[in-house]
Amino acid sequence: MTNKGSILVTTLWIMAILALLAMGIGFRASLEVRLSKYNMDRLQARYLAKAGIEKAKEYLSRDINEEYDTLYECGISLKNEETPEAIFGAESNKLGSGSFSVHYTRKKEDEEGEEGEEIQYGMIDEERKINIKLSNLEKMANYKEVLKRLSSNFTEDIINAIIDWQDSGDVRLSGGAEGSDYDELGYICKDADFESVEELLLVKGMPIELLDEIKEYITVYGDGKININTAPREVLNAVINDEGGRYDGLVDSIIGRRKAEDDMEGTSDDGVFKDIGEVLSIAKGMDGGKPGPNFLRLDPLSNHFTFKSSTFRIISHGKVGRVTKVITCVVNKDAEKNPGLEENPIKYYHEE
Ligand SMILES: [Ca+2]
Ligand SMILES: [Ca+2]
Repeated sequence: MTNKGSILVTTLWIMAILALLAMGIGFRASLEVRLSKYNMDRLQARYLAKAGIEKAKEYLSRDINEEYDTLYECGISLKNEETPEAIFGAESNKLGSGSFSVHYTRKKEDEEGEEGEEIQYGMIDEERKINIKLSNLEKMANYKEVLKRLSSNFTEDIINAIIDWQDSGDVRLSGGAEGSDYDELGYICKDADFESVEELLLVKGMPIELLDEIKEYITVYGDGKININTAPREVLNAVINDEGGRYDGLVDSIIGRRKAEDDMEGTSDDGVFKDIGEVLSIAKGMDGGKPGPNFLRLDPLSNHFTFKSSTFRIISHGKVGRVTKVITCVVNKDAEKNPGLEENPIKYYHEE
């Protein structure tokens, strides 16, 4: 009797342990299934994002418009019925169980001055920004004033340190930093042009908050000329306006002409500047038809502007289920079009 009882108890114990084991294995297996599904989705999303980059490069290399680039038609030539969303939106780019989309978010500008963001399909040019390489900055006669207008946190000292970092000389500008000033930081002063925007943080005294504030408006790509068709208000204001804001109206008029009928940027009706004469005639119009203050302000700045861009940022989003992979790539279109130039068309590549 005692024997039978203990056998029963032992059997029950073994069964309980086996049941627990089975549950454990089952839980692990389902976890692994979910994990590998996630990894597969991630891999697919990554390749979808890559497909978006390739599609964008293909469109850039087929651009036939040699005259201008706008926010709406940025780096590409649209045929009659085409829209950037129809080419680059997720709806048109479904592949397998996922999709890709090439777009970016832009600060929205509306009359009430309300802050917001909107999605713009397609690429974004780098020529819309101020080029902070010293060799390009120096092409602007009053570049220190331009930087100060970009942010009130740009002090004379920081600007001088940025110049010292890039100029070949070892003479310290007032409030700047050269050679031995970098000893305590453990690296040497570069004495050459910036190669990335983030490099600003290596400059002694440069606050990270300032970089966050201005990074949308500065670049190291392109030849330093600013595309007046795509430049954001902040950049136009920095280049054209003065301390007292006397040329607010001029900046408004340029943007107003770009917005056109629907009063919105980046839409199909957008106005286009094809040469500096068209911009100067707006200034002249404001001056009452003859060269006045607006014209005289803008005319000497003429060679700071361009109407066509050559470097484009492609931000491609690959999506499978709830997984999104983003790849950002900066491409030089001219190098992409002419392999004979022997210049690497890819200027920047980053997978998140
Ligand atoms: Ca130097
Ligand atoms: Ca418009």
